[in-house]
Amino acid sequence: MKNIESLFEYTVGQFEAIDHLLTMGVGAHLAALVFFILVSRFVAPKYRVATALSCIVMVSAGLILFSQATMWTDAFAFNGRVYEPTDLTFSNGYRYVNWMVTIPCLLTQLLIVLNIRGAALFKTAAALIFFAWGMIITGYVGQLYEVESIDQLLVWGAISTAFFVAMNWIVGTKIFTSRKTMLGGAGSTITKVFWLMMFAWTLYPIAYLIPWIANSAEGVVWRQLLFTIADISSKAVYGLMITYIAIKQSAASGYIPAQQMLNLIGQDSVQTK
Ligand code: RET
Repeated sequence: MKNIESLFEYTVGQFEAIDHLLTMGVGAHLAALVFFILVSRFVAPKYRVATALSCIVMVSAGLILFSQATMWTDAFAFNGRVYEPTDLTFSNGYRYVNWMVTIPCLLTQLLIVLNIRGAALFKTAAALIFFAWGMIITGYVGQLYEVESIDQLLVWGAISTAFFVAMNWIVGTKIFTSRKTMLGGAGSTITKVFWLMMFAWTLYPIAYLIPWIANSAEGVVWRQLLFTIADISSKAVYGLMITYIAIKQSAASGYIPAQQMLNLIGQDSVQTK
C-alpha cells in the first residue's frame, strides 16, 4: 500500500519546505512541553492532570514528527536535478496510529477543565474515545487506498466523518452545558477552545482528501502544511488554552500560586465566578 508521496519527484524547494515544516513541528511541541512542565506548579492539584496530559501529547507528537521528518529525508534522494523516491516509502499512516493515544488525552483534559468528575467523567470519556477510535480506525483503513482507489478513500472517509460528527456533538454539548459551572470567568475562554477545535480538527480530513483534490507534488506540500497547522493548533495552542483555563479556575478556587501567577500577567482582581 502506497501513499501518494511516493508517486512524485520534488523540486529542491518542495522537498525542503516539507522537511522544514516537519522539523518546525518537532520544535514547537518540544518547546511547549518545557512550558507545560514549568507552569504545572501554578495549576491546582485538582486540575493538574489536564496539564500533565498536555505533556504526554507533546512527547508523543514530538516523537512522531521527528520520525516523519527522518522518514521524509530517507524516502527521497537528490539526483542533481530533483528529489526522487528511493526504496523506502514515506507514510502518513503513523500519524493515525499516534492519534489513538493523543486524541483520548486531548478529550480527557477538556473534560477535566469542564469540572466533569467521577462516574460522569468516566462515562463521557468512554463515549468520546469510542467515537474517536472509530473515526481513526476507519480513516486509517481509507488512507491505505489513497493510491489504488479514490472511491474506497471516499467511502471510508464518509464512515469516519460520521464518527467525527458524533464525537463533536458530544464535545459541543458538554462545553455549552458545563460552561456555566466554570470558575474565574473561564466560560468565555472555553468557547474559544470549542472554535479552535472545530477549525483545527477539520484540517485533518482536508489533508486526508488531498489525493482526491490535488494529486500532485504541490498537493503533497499542501498536505504537510495542513498537518503542521492542525498539529500545532490542536495540541500545543489548545494545551496552552486548557492550562490557562485550569490556572484561572485554580485561582478562583483559592489556589495561591495560581493567584500569584495571574497577578503577574496583569489580572490582579481574581474573579470568583
Ligand atoms: C480522518 C479520516 C477522514 C475523515 C475524518 C478524519 C478526522 C481526523 C481528525 C483527526 C484529529 C487529530 C488530532 C490529533 C491530535 O493529536 C481520520 C482524517 C473526519 C479529526 C486532533
